[in-house]
Amino acid sequence: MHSAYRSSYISELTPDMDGKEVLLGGWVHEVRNIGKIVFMILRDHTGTVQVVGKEGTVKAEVIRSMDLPKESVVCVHGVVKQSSESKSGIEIIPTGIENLNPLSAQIPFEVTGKVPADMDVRLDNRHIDLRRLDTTSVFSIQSTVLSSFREAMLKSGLEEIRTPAIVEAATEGGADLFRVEYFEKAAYLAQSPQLYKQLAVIGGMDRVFMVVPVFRAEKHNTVFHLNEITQMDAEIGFSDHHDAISLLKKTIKGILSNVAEERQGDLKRLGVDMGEPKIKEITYRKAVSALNSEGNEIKFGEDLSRDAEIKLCKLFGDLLVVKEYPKKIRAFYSMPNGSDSETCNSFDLLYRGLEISSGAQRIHLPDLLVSSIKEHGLDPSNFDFYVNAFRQGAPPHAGWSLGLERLTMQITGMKNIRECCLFPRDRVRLKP
Ligand code: AMO
Repeated sequence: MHSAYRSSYISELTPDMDGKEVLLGGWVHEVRNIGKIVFMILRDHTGTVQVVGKEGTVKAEVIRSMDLPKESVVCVHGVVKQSSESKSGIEIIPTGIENLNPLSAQIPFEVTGKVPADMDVRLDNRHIDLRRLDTTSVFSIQSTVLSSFREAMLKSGLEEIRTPAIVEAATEGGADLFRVEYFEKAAYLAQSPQLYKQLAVIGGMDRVFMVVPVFRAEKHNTVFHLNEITQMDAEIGFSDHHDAISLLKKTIKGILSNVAEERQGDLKRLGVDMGEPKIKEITYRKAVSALNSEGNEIKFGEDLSRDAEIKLCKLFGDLLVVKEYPKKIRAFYSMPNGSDSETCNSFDLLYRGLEISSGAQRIHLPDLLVSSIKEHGLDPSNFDFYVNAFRQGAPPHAGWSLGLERLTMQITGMKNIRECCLFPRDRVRLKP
């Protein structure tokens, strides 16, 4: 990638460039001075390369300028040389080293990974943590997840919309909201774009998607929860939950196959095997009976625990849609199931034992919606504008939301969701 300070990325250097002059921009990963030769490992976000300053081959002043502290940011002018001794088959013979910004503060931990650093120290210094190639790989994969999501949505005929982050009422239940002062009124940070994506669809846009930050004031501090996340949402008109599930399956397959194809280097670095994305679909009732026949004691009406989700993926496969949950454990807007009065047309997608998406066919009938709002302990007067919209020609519709950080976590095999959010917000972390 050519720019004022570089002619190529390190990963673009190949043995057949032998003799070619290059300009590389990056950080000093390590320096070894063994008398007549100085080895500098130069790193950019694509990899590392060895720069070899040998007396007699390289000018003495260039060799002297290689003796820099780790993490100095430099431009290396040099010539590519084939080398059977290095893994990449090349090394760089330097003709000049430019220290772009001499270090004037200490680097808080070893970027090479030789000394493990505490997660909090890494997150406190995320800009340094990003210099670890493993960390970069997680976010490169996340970037492909985002672009593949958009690609899948556009291919399926959905249009991208923006929805507000400051809202008047809850959508996913009242307890988990961050309150903000909004001039003379109380307002909240949105827990989900739920109501707005529905309004766009029933307004006539028919098929919409969005990538939005959402805010959850959940107090639990776990390795699967954050207080600010990015949701990738879809909503489709004249559709039921089966249509929404088909779209979700197509979307997740598209995302996973793009990641497998485009991010081979990053997946290899993280030791991840993507496998074949096969998706199974079972009802909640079937999930409960399968779990119980394995010796668990789950009653109809209970939410599925983390343990249960892990067991279900072991029984049925890595990607599993569980559908038609009991009404009372799902959001108020979930359409009751016409053929099973205790359940609703809702679903979750589990990936490698973790819920990464949830969705439903929505209640589009206003009277049914008001009674569901009340049954869920919410105040219908807070939803006036929403309920009234359903009195004005709203078609049946359905949709879902995929959690970006959880999906990234399950793809990359990270054990803590904080690894998959560039600047995570959790119960205690607000900085950087
Ligand atoms: P839900 O609340 O299940 O559904 O959220 C959808 C997806 O977002 C992710 N997620 C989270 N990830 C990390 N930390 C959290 N605190 C957190 N909360 C949610 C999960 C989850 O599957 N409006 C509905 C969706 C819909 O019906 O369209 C909703 O928000 O991956």
